[in-house]
Amino acid sequence: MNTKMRLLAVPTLALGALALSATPALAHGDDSWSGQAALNTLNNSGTSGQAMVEVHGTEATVTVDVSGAAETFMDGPFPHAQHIHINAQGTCPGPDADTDGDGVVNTTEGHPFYGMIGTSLTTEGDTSPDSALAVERFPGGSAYSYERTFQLDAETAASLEDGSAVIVVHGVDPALMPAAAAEKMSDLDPTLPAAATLPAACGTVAVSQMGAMPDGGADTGVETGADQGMGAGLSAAGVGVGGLAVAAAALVARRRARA
Ligand SMILES: [Cu+2]
Repeated sequence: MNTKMRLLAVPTLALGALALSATPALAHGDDSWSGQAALNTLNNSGTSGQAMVEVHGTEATVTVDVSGAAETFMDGPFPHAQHIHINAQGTCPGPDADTDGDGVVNTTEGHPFYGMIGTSLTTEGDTSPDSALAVERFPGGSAYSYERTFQLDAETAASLEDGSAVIVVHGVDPALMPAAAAEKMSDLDPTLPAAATLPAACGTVAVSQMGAMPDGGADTGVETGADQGMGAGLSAAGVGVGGLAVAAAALVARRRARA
């Protein structure tokens, strides 16, 4: 390590220490930051994955990588509604959230934990809560990689910054549901089967990277430092270790590709 890199490594420590504080503290006005979520299985769906949110100003790029999801629905790819839920506890519901005792935690039963929809992660067009169930504009099938850049609304941005934003992927194979629950219609839309909107995977977005680095000013020493700080922050936030390694590697690759 040369002298210049050594000097650059000093702010790294400060960055790491900041990231270690329990709540992501972001100064308003920071232009660029990112967060990620390990998406863990809900409702015995077998669905899992990871998501990343990169914000530059008012623009967000969201990636969602999912596998083990329900494959087909009425002879087509099973649509997977996916949203950033906001303004509640910022957590994913456990089995106890099944207040009606039908053996699954439906979307409404999850609301006290992950909150209402702030952003609909559609493939095109509107991203507001109005598109919550625009099933023709969501990715589908058993595995997919979603990426989209769009204007982030202020409410979702605020929730991301205070750590209460949760990404939820919906749609569970009815064969994996208790029979009585699978026969129900959706708690969100009575024209859809319950399976179509049942939460399948869920993860809280941990915002862990400060907007400390100006775009385009890529310097090897600074980049390395930021990555270390990010890792420390994620560990402190209790992100699943398996997802962390993969997600962190993906983020590094993404940032390198951008630079
Ligand atoms: Cu949702």
